[in-house]
Amino acid sequence: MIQRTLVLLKPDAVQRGHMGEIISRFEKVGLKMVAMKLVWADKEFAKRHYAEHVGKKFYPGLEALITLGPVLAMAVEGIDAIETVRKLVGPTEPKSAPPGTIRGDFAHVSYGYADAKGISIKNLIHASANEADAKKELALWFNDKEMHSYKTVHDVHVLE
Ligand code: IDP
Ligand code: MG
Repeated sequence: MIQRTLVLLKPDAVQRGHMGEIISRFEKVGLKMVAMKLVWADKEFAKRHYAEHVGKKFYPGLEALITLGPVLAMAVEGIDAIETVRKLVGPTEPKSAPPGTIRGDFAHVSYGYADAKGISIKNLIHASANEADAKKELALWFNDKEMHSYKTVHDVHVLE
């Protein structure tokens, strides 16, 4: 029930100065950051992270975006964290992401616009899609020593 998931604040989120606000959303619902670091990925690392998308039409733009500058990589822990984080993040396309979601509140770009320009959808954030992806992605971005187990007030006041 308690899961860990990988979250990346993409270079657009970092460079627009939204790291703090986005982290706050996770903290507010009681999710726990158990690892965090800034990483400037190169093309080879981007291909490992986005292996499922290599070869797709939008991949060159996606690789350009994810290697544009450092990303803030986080391991986030909580009850059904994979689904809970994806709920807070919202759907891939900011234009159709509802208000209240991170992608809906911080962007409005559409598939049509990004594809016409030949660029990636700038939607601020990546979050693992399922348990298998979370396991693989956490191992790619973090080693065991970078992941921490500790208690927060939520453990004491909400989970017990
Ligand atoms: P997700 O980030 O919501 O899991 P994926 O389908 O895994 O969405 O796509 C990875 C990323 O690639 C998206 O977050 C977005 O930045 C970009 N992307 C996905 N589909 C398109 C597209 O059709 N055009 C442009 N960029 C896209
Ligand atoms: Mg995905």
